[in-house]
Amino acid sequence: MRTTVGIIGAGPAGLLLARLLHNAGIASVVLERRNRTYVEHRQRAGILEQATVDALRAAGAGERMDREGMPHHGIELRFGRRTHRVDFPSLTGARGVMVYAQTEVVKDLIALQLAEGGPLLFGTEVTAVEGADSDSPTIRYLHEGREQTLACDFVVGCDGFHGVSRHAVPTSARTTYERSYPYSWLGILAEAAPVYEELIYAHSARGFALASMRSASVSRLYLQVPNGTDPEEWHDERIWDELDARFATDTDPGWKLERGPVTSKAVLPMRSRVTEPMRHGRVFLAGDAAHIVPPTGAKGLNLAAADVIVLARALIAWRRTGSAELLDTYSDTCLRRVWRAEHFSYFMTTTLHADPAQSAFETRLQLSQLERVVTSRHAAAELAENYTGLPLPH
Ligand code: FAS
Ligand code: PHB
Repeated sequence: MRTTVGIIGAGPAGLLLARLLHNAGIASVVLERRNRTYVEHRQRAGILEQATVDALRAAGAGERMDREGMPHHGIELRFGRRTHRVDFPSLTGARGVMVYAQTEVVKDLIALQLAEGGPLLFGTEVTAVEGADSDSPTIRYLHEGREQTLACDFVVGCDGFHGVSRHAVPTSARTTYERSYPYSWLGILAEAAPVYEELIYAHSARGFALASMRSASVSRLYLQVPNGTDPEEWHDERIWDELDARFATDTDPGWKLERGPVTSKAVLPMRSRVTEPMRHGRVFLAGDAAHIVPPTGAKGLNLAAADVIVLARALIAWRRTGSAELLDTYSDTCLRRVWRAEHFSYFMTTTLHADPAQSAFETRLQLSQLERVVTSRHAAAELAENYTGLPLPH
């Protein structure tokens, strides 16, 4: 089989790229190792930046998002048993975010790809990417028990943190920067109505907590837990009691979460990692295949979208003009935004979480930083601009 762009992975990066290329008349094939149900129900991100929302709408993939998504114009920070709102429009010039789960974005893009796009092969494990330095790189993959190959003009690795495409960049040409955090998140989905209008990020002596949502009847909540925590150690009542303890404030002593059955529970490690460069020859890396961030800043999915928006523009320019200029600047263009998001995610994570080894002095520094954010327009604007997402490169 042969195509113009071979895409490895049907997560948000691979699916959005396929959609953008299809709309420009560029053929692609998407190879995904999992089945459709698994991909569509894998619990991950919940927040879309303005640039991601705009890209989905422009790609013709925003109709259900606009019907079911929840526009948000701020977040709450809770620390020192007090609560503070950070307003986005007044600090960023009318930018906000959209609460619309990654599972729903993926469902919408899969439906479009199957209805209108090129081949999307589920249950297809890519085993290798060869010929990155040639004009026709090849993807080797297993499909229906047989090894097959896909010859391409370009290959794009959208295969996530555990993918294989990264290895198409020779170790001699590849640099990996990484940091692990001394804590994880216990994430739950619950059939319980969010009693809060906007997301709440809480710093407490007991550890970090985050209250998010998926709809008016489904809450998405996170608790900082030690690395290696077994989610089965946390029965429902223990989760709700701990969440209430971490969100407790003196400004509203009776404030409690609405409780309900926990329908999914998982522990997520907190890691940062960047692979440079995000390109070798005719193989490009996008999304988690190239970089991951701790989810505290809600950047992962949005970085993946930004990468493929930039890459699609470059591939379209190459197809229409033969110019490789945007392809040649892809990695540097994306890495500027990636490192900004890495820093913001690091800032949100280290400011809001209780490192088991941190001193009382460091806890006071965290509280001082949070106080600065809620008392200085400049500090609040810095958080709001990063959270709602910096404008995409032109
Ligand atoms: P993805 O990992 O989504 O997709 C990669 C795809 O490639 C997968 O479908 C995989 O099956 C496939 N694949 C891998 N190897 C393959 C192979 N060899 N052959 C074929 N296919 C292959 N971000 C947030 O902003 N907020 C959150 O709350 C949040 N929670 C997260 C929880 C978890 C458990 C994880 C792992 C990540 C979370 N993230 C969160 C980050 C997440 O949203 C990612 O940033 C986002 O999924 C990145 O999208 P992709 O780059 O498309 O990678
Ligand atoms: C989510 O809704 O899953 C979510 C929201 C904000 C974050 C992380 C996760 O920072």
